[in-house]
Amino acid sequence: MKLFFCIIYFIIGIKGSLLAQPGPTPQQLVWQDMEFYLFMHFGPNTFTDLEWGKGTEKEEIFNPVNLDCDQWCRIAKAAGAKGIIITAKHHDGLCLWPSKYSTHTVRESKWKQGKGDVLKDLSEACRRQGLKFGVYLSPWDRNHPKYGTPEYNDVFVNMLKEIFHNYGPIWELWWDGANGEGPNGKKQDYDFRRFEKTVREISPQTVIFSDIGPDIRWCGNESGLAGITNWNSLDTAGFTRGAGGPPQDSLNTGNRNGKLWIPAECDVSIRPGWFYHKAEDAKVKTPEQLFELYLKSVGRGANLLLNVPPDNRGLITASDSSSLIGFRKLREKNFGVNIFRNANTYYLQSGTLKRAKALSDGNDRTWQVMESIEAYSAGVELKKDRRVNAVVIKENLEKGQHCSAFKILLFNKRDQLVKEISGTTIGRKRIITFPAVDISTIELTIMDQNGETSISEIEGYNIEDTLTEK
Ligand code: FUL
Repeated sequence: MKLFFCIIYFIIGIKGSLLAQPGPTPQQLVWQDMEFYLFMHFGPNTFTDLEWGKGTEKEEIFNPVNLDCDQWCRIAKAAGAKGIIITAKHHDGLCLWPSKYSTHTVRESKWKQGKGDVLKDLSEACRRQGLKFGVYLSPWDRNHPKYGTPEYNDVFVNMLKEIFHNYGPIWELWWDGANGEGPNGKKQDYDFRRFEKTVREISPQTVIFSDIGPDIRWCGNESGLAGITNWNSLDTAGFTRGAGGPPQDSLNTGNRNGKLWIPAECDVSIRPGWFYHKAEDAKVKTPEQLFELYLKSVGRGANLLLNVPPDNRGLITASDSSSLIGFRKLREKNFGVNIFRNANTYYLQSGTLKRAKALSDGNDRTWQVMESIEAYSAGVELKKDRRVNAVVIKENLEKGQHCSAFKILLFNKRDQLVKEISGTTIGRKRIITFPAVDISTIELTIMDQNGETSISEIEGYNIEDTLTEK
């Protein structure tokens, strides 16, 4: 009899684990609501005009005489960005803080007679101005003499400890996937398990990015484009960081029934390069180009990490800052007023009509559950027709992501079907733009789902026609 129950429990256990679907941790959920923040590539390359420093650069070249992290933060805030992630150490190995574990740091530079500390200045400025502070720490190091030996893993762990203890709280930690030879001609076998454990122990609130997480994944390209189908879940079994990662397409779309919750982040630069190059001053992306990136990243349920590299004075240039401010204005002007806010709502399931106030209450933390696989739809309706060329739908992610196919029908006051839109995933926010139509009702039907989709909002906007997605 005992054996019988053991077998039953075993079968139930297996079934349960097969059905178990991933969902976000509280810190991932907070991260997903951050939408947009800045990346700053800054270091020796800012002075040598390179993208990948060789590691042999003399420390004295690093001398940003007008460095002003408050200026960076003021511009980030004015752009509506929620935080800044800085390259504390890029592949060239120069530490922007006076690390005890390297002799290739700001301490050895001329800047402030070796008394400067970019991480201190920036972490304090971020805190003063209410921005989150994040750090990029490149595992690949073309300078460190221990690189390519097991001791380099100790160096990296010690650097992590130093940064988290001296400049925390750190909200996001960023690991790129590059793994080349060090000055000794060797490649490193990174002990990522230990690196991760170190961070989790000191700072469990930190979200860690790498191509495959653990908390945030790369979107598979450096152009800032999330997948039109974008699952927050991913399978990482059998893959490693960097060259051993999943195909870029999988990173872009995620996996429908992926075992782990690892949402996508879209990293892209406001200029062609990651570091500042004077020759690129005239190639800064326009506010309209940034708006398009916003539609294709945040509007597909991912976060946008926009790189704005400070120049060799240690300041953000006027062209970058004016583009950023223009970008904010476009977002505010075009997505400031949801025409369907407080519109009448309905939820139709198998012929029964109910109200679903959550769909137009402007609150992303209330939602309507799309209950079963029977015929159902939900909608928002106005008393008169309005001109609409953008629809935004939002899936509440607290209980996971479920919709894999949806249909949106747009009707006018005479009950005529004016437009039909089909899509796949929804995720945190899905923005769909189209040539303008006059309508009074937006109706959403979930065509396929792998659990019960919760919809928190159905919104409609009239944006500038030139800004609709090309
Ligand atoms: C890559 C790096 O090799 C680039 O230089 C840049 O930092 C980019 C964001 O990540 O892996």
